[in-house]
Amino acid sequence: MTIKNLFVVAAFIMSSLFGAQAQNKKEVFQVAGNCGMCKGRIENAAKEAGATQASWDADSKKLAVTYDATTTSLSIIQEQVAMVGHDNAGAKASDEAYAKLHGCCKYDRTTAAATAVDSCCKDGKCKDGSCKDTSKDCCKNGQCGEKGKKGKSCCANCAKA
Ligand SMILES: [Cu+2]
Repeated sequence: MTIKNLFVVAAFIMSSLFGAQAQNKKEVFQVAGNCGMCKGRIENAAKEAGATQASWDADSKKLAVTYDATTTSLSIIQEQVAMVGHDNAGAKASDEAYAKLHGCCKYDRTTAAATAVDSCCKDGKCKDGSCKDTSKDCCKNGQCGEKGKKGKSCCANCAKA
Protein backbone atom coordinates (compact mmCIF):
# COMPACT_ATOMS: atom_id res chain seq x y z
CA MET A 1 0.00 0.00 0.00
CA THR A 2 1.43 3.36 -1.00
CA ILE A 3 1.36 6.42 1.20
CA LYS A 4 -1.15 7.99 -1.16
CA ASN A 5 -3.51 5.04 -0.84
CA LEU A 6 -3.17 5.24 2.90
CA PHE A 7 -4.32 8.86 2.79
CA VAL A 8 -7.34 7.93 0.72
CA VAL A 9 -8.31 5.21 3.17
CA ALA A 10 -7.78 7.53 6.14
CA ALA A 11 -9.86 10.26 4.52
CA PHE A 12 -12.65 7.79 3.85
CA ILE A 13 -12.68 6.62 7.46
CA MET A 14 -12.69 10.20 8.75
CA SER A 15 -15.56 11.18 6.51
CA SER A 16 -17.65 8.22 7.57
CA LEU A 17 -16.98 9.04 11.23
CA PHE A 18 -17.66 12.76 11.07
CA GLY A 19 -19.70 13.08 7.94
CA ALA A 20 -23.17 12.72 9.48
CA GLN A 21 -25.24 15.18 7.50
CA ALA A 22 -28.13 17.12 8.97
CA GLN A 23 -31.38 15.87 7.54
CA ASN A 24 -33.80 18.73 7.68
CA LYS A 25 -37.42 17.72 7.64
CA LYS A 26 -40.54 19.78 7.67
CA GLU A 27 -43.84 18.52 9.04
CA VAL A 28 -47.21 20.09 9.74
CA PHE A 29 -49.64 18.57 12.21
CA GLN A 30 -52.69 19.44 14.26
CA VAL A 31 -52.23 20.71 17.83
CA ALA A 32 -55.17 21.68 20.04
CA GLY A 33 -55.01 25.11 21.69
CA ASN A 34 -56.69 28.51 21.95
CA CYS A 35 -54.63 31.61 22.35
CA GLY A 36 -51.32 33.42 22.18
CA MET A 37 -50.21 31.80 25.42
CA CYS A 38 -50.83 28.41 23.87
CA LYS A 39 -48.81 29.45 20.84
CA GLY A 40 -45.78 30.32 22.97
CA ARG A 41 -46.07 27.13 25.01
CA ILE A 42 -46.52 24.86 21.98
CA GLU A 43 -43.66 26.41 20.02
CA ASN A 44 -41.32 26.33 23.02
CA ALA A 45 -42.09 22.68 23.63
CA ALA A 46 -41.36 21.83 20.01
CA LYS A 47 -38.04 23.67 20.22
CA GLU A 48 -37.18 21.97 23.51
CA ALA A 49 -37.67 18.69 21.70
CA GLY A 50 -35.17 19.76 19.06
CA ALA A 51 -37.20 21.59 16.43
CA THR A 52 -35.16 24.30 14.78
CA GLN A 53 -38.29 26.16 13.75
CA ALA A 54 -41.80 25.96 15.13
CA SER A 55 -44.85 27.99 14.22
CA TRP A 56 -48.37 27.32 15.46
CA ASP A 57 -51.40 28.98 13.95
CA ALA A 58 -54.30 29.63 16.33
CA ASP A 59 -56.90 29.62 13.55
CA SER A 60 -55.95 26.46 11.72
CA LYS A 61 -54.50 24.80 14.89
CA LYS A 62 -51.61 23.62 12.77
CA LEU A 63 -48.04 23.47 13.99
CA ALA A 64 -45.30 23.63 11.36
CA VAL A 65 -41.96 22.33 12.55
CA THR A 66 -38.55 22.03 10.99
CA TYR A 67 -36.10 19.65 12.58
CA ASP A 68 -32.95 17.68 11.93
CA ALA A 69 -33.92 14.04 11.67
CA THR A 70 -30.48 12.97 12.86
CA THR A 71 -31.03 14.63 16.26
CA THR A 72 -34.78 14.34 16.94
CA SER A 73 -37.97 12.94 15.45
CA LEU A 74 -41.56 13.91 14.83
CA SER A 75 -42.77 11.65 17.63
CA ILE A 76 -40.32 13.17 20.15
CA ILE A 77 -41.64 16.63 19.25
CA GLN A 78 -45.26 15.48 19.48
CA GLU A 79 -44.67 13.85 22.88
CA GLN A 80 -43.08 17.05 24.20
CA VAL A 81 -46.00 19.17 22.99
CA ALA A 82 -48.38 16.74 24.75
CA MET A 83 -46.21 16.92 27.88
CA VAL A 84 -46.98 20.64 28.25
CA GLY A 85 -50.72 19.99 27.94
CA HIS A 86 -51.60 20.07 24.25
CA ASP A 87 -53.29 17.15 22.54
CA ASN A 88 -51.94 16.73 19.04
CA ALA A 89 -52.00 14.46 16.02
CA GLY A 90 -49.27 12.25 17.46
CA ALA A 91 -49.72 12.36 21.21
CA LYS A 92 -52.35 13.02 23.84
CA ALA A 93 -51.69 15.15 26.91
CA SER A 94 -52.12 13.62 30.35
CA ASP A 95 -55.08 14.88 32.38
CA GLU A 96 -52.56 16.39 34.84
CA ALA A 97 -50.78 18.33 32.12
CA TYR A 98 -54.11 19.55 30.74
CA ALA A 99 -55.29 20.58 34.22
CA LYS A 100 -52.19 22.77 34.67
CA LEU A 101 -53.04 24.90 31.64
CA HIS A 102 -54.12 28.49 32.18
CA GLY A 103 -57.89 28.95 32.12
CA CYS A 104 -57.93 30.56 28.69
CA CYS A 105 -55.84 27.73 27.32
CA LYS A 106 -58.21 24.94 28.29
CA TYR A 107 -59.23 23.98 24.78
CA ASP A 108 -62.30 21.86 24.23
CA ARG A 109 -61.01 18.36 24.63
CA THR A 110 -64.10 16.65 23.27
CA THR A 111 -63.52 18.01 19.78
CA ALA A 112 -59.74 18.14 20.12
CA ALA A 113 -59.66 14.46 20.98
CA ALA A 114 -61.01 13.65 17.55
CA THR A 115 -57.83 14.93 15.95
CA ALA A 116 -55.47 13.38 18.46
CA VAL A 117 -54.37 9.80 18.25
CA ASP A 118 -52.81 7.50 20.77
CA SER A 119 -49.39 8.63 21.70
CA CYS A 120 -47.24 5.57 21.53
CA CYS A 121 -48.84 2.96 19.38
CA LYS A 122 -49.93 2.72 15.80
CA ASP A 123 -51.10 -0.47 14.16
CA GLY A 124 -49.95 -2.44 17.16
CA LYS A 125 -46.46 -1.02 17.09
CA CYS A 126 -44.77 1.83 18.83
CA LYS A 127 -44.35 4.56 16.33
CA ASP A 128 -40.95 4.62 14.66
CA GLY A 129 -39.89 1.92 17.11
CA SER A 130 -38.65 4.81 19.19
CA CYS A 131 -41.19 5.13 21.96
CA LYS A 132 -39.23 5.98 25.09
CA ASP A 133 -42.12 6.67 27.39
CA THR A 134 -41.80 3.67 29.68
CA SER A 135 -44.45 5.11 31.99
CA LYS A 136 -46.98 3.87 29.46
CA ASP A 137 -47.36 0.23 30.15
CA CYS A 138 -47.92 -0.71 26.55
CA CYS A 139 -44.43 0.43 25.73
CA LYS A 140 -41.37 -1.38 26.91
CA ASN A 141 -37.95 -0.80 25.40
CA GLY A 142 -39.45 0.87 22.40
CA GLN A 143 -41.98 -1.85 21.68
CA CYS A 144 -45.47 -2.66 22.69
CA GLY A 145 -45.05 -4.68 25.85
CA GLU A 146 -46.94 -7.73 26.93
CA LYS A 147 -49.38 -5.50 28.77
CA GLY A 148 -50.37 -3.72 25.59
CA LYS A 149 -54.10 -4.09 25.29
CA LYS A 150 -56.84 -2.59 23.30
CA GLY A 151 -58.48 0.04 25.45
CA LYS A 152 -55.32 1.40 27.02
CA SER A 153 -55.26 5.09 26.28
CA CYS A 154 -51.87 4.87 24.63
CA CYS A 155 -52.47 1.69 22.77
CA ALA A 156 -55.92 1.51 21.24
CA ASN A 157 -54.59 -0.20 18.14
CA CYS A 158 -52.34 -2.51 20.06
CA ALA A 159 -54.66 -5.48 19.80
CA LYS A 160 -52.30 -8.41 19.67
CA ALA A 161 -50.99 -8.63 23.22
CU1 LIG B 1 -53.78 29.54 25.57
